[in-house]
Amino acid sequence: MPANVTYEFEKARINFEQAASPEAKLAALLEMQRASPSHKGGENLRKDISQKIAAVKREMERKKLQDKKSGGKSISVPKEGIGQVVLVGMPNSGKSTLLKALAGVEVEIAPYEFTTTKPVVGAMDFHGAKVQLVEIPAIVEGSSCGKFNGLQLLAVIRNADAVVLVVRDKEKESILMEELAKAGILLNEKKPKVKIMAGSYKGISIAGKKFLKCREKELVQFLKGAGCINASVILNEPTDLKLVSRALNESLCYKNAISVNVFKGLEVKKVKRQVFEMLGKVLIYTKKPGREVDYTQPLAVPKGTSVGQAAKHLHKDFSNMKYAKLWGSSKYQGQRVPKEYELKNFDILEIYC
Ligand SMILES: Nc1nc2c(ncn2[C@@H]2O[C@H](COP(=O)(O)OP(=O)(O)OP(=O)(O)O)[C@@H](O)[C@H]2O)c(=O)[nH]1
Ligand SMILES: [Mg+2]
Repeated sequence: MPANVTYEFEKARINFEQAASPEAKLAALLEMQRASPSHKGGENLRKDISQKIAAVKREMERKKLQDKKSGGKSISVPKEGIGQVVLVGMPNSGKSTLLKALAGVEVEIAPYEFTTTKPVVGAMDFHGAKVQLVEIPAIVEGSSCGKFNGLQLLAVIRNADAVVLVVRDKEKESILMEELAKAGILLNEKKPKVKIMAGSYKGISIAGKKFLKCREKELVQFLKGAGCINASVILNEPTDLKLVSRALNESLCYKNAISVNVFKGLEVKKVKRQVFEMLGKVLIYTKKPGREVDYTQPLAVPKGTSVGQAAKHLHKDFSNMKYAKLWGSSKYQGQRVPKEYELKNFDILEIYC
């Protein structure tokens, strides 16, 4: 290791050399830029990294265009139900077993590897709502470099709403996580609340400087090195260069995920609940005055939705609703609640115009 660079820099450089995909290259280069020496002697090194960043970005753009042109090659699974959750695991890890247990799909389950060769879809019932489950063929060491259709499979994961990792042991779980990370898929990590927009004025402007966890000069130097010469940056949470580096990397995607080991005894009800929870939605049932509740087709709305917003979803006539009666989360059953009332899971709603 050269004497004038840090351990972090060297680690990022090794990651760059081993990176097989442009996404992984970009992540490593941004990390190298962040950890590069900030003194004058490091100028050439920083310049060299900047040029590499620009080249990788061009490569990514080219690849995007090529993928668009070649069309048919990609595997796509059209979304259905209230959310799409993909079952991901190494060969023979129990994915099909889980799909069968959760969605009742008659899928081939066998003791040999690669039994499942293309995506298999099922619908998991959760209190009347349907969550779409997709088992994809196994991820292996090297999927992120394209082994066994790896890139297409990873693209299915990127497009899904949430992920179930089907794992048999810790060692395999870490290989799996590594393949996903190399493909820019980050599990259970928060998307940085940093906005970096191409600025129309010359230079770099920063709003929310109180959140900055490094010197302003360092941030400006880092952004310039990463190719942002004119930019407007808005910080909304404590932010260091690591976070900025992530925010700059548009190829990263953030997914909710849970791990399930079917070999340790499967608690179907609990797993179903966990799968549903990942989607960040609540289920609402409706009833008409004097009628029974319709439990067959709940409305799934994002957490935080108000009675008024849900009403609009249900019917255009409800957009000028006056109030609603609510059973469930309210203090009294059948209580009158205003439009602004925030709905909770399993609430029952009766709307009055
Ligand atoms: N002992 C034991 N075996 C299980 C259990 N669950 C599944 N299996 C076996 O594990 C093997 C693999 O299960 P699958 O569900 O086909 O695994 P998969 O991940 O879909 O496999 P591929 O599609 O080939 O990647 C099969 O032989 C199952 O019978 C369990 O709880 N205990
Ligand atoms: Mg299978």
